[in-house]
Amino acid sequence: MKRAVTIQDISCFGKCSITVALPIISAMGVECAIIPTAVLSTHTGGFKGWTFRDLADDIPSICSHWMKEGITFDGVYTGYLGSPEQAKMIEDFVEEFKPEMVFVDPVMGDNGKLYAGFDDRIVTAMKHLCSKADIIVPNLTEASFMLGEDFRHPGEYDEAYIRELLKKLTGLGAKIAAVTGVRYDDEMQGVVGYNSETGEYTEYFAPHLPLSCHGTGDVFSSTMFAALMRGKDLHESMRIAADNTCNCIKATIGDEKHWYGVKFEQCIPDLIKML
Ligand code: PXL
Repeated sequence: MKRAVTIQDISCFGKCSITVALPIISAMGVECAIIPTAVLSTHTGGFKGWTFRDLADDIPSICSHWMKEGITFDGVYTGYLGSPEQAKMIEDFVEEFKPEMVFVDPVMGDNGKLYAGFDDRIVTAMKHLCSKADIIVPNLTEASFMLGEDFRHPGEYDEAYIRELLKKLTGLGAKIAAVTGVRYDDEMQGVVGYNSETGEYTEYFAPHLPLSCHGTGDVFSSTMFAALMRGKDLHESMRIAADNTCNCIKATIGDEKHWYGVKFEQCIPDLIKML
């Protein structure tokens, strides 16, 4: 069994980051350790008055203990950081542990805006972290911020724009970039990937669903990361991740009390069958 570590926050309630990554990655047959970047009472979107504790001080000590124990990792998947300074700590982790796959989801915003509490410094830090990755999976907002481009809404871009964006994203240093939340029309939504070594593009689109939920980016990235760890290729991993995310959204539609993260738990049996 492959062994991975995911580095992102614990949002105690809300179903995002570690509380979805750990169950999904484990269910997909990959051993998963964690390094929590921060502890929050909830995710920052949709709630007011959340608590926040930065765990930056613990990251280097966790790493040096693991180093002493001789623990190794096949892959690392990073998400939401507690502060821009943590990017450097993760870069040091990658340098020391040398995992085969470094998968970076530069979680920092959506719908053209940075998440609460973030400013330009997180953009610079994530850009630098992306230069150390093998695969990066920004959404269109994160891609625009990292490339210093104006955010474009659905309908304001075409395939040529996305292809150019992907080339620029791999220009940050990762071999592969996949951009999520791509919508050329009202009907479909998808993910487009680019391998800068082969020059190949690959895409997967599914019908656009009429519900925007918190934590879906984390469901997508956790699934894609675990699929890659299980040996699936880029296209297959994107497809499994997109289908699982759509299933989770469909399972949540219609339950107005469940306005926070998605009901990913009931989709796990079907997810396992996709492997
Ligand atoms: O789902 C991304 C995410 C992760 N962690 C925290 C968040 C968000 C998005 O809002 O607030 C704390």
